[in-house]
Amino acid sequence: MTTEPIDLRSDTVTVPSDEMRKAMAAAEVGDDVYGEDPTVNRLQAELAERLGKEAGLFMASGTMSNQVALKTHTQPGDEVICHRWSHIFNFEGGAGPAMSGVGFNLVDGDYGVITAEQVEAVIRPDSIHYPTTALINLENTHNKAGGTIFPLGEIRNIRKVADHYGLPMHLDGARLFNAVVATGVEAHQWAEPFDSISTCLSKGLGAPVGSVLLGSKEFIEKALYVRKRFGGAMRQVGVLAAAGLFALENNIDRLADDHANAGRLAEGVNEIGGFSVDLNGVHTNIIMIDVTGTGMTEEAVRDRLAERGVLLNTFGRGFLRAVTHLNVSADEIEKALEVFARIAESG
Ligand code: TLP
Repeated sequence: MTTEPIDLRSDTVTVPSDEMRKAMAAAEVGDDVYGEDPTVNRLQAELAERLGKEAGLFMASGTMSNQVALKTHTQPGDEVICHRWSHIFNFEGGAGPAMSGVGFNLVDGDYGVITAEQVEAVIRPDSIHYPTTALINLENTHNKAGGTIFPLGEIRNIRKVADHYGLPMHLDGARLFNAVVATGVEAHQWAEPFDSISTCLSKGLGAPVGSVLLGSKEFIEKALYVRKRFGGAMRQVGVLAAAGLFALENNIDRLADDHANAGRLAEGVNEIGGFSVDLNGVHTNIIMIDVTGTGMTEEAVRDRLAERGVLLNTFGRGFLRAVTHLNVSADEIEKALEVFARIAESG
């Protein structure tokens, strides 16, 4: 066992490689509030091109990017339709109600997927009694559902409903490139049905910081004002954008290794007594491990794994979450499996 822990808590724990740090150090910079940082401009243009949108806006985090989108699309008192487990509702510190005054209309669905029929059923009638439905938010891949991929066909069905009711659609695509690599469906195809997309460079792509919000020129011009209000107008931020550009050039294809490691971990853990993984739900780099069969709480299992050098996060309802990423090797996955087996034997 190495002395360094095997850190499967999240793909956000990745650290920039020496090559990425060199690219950051060499970045050409300027004051981005004047629109004069050439590296930021390059990153925004590069992602806009890849996702087939007119413009992009660099953000400090995925949370800021989603929340700026929410604020740009809505008015206080409006309602946003999303899956009950969506990040924007569960994991952004209550920012939707706090920063934009919006409520959420929550829809249940397997593997993070909600259907066009479900969406249509919760759109509010035009009446003074109801909040105004203002936005449909989807997540791909879906974090809390276990890195699952939202089928493109269903996204397109939801788009038809959105068009019928004149509603915009936002994609929380924090891990969109995991979906791209897992399916071979290109980023612009995934992005096409959406009015706005947030994608993160700081997850599996391995950059230390950064997300980009994409949309039409008009939408991004509005979002620029909102980002300023949210304190996200930064200055010589090209040093961070350079990490993002490096990540796009070097770290997309290798996500396939993370998916292979997640698949191996899922199958291996599922064979160990007391642990169970729904293998149908393992699509990319996240696995949800049901630990209720061990007779221990998820916190107790997490602590026992951590004592033996394997770090995972608890995710509620008796589940631990494991996320593979570029700082975890195939060998370390085998070592982690040995630790799971030891815990199953000795508690
Ligand atoms: N997710 C984090 C935690 O917040 C749970 C993680 O470890 O997975 N959208 C999705 C789908 C995300 O998974 C995350 C990060 C975000 C947005 C927010 O990104 P950051 O952390 O950059 O604000």
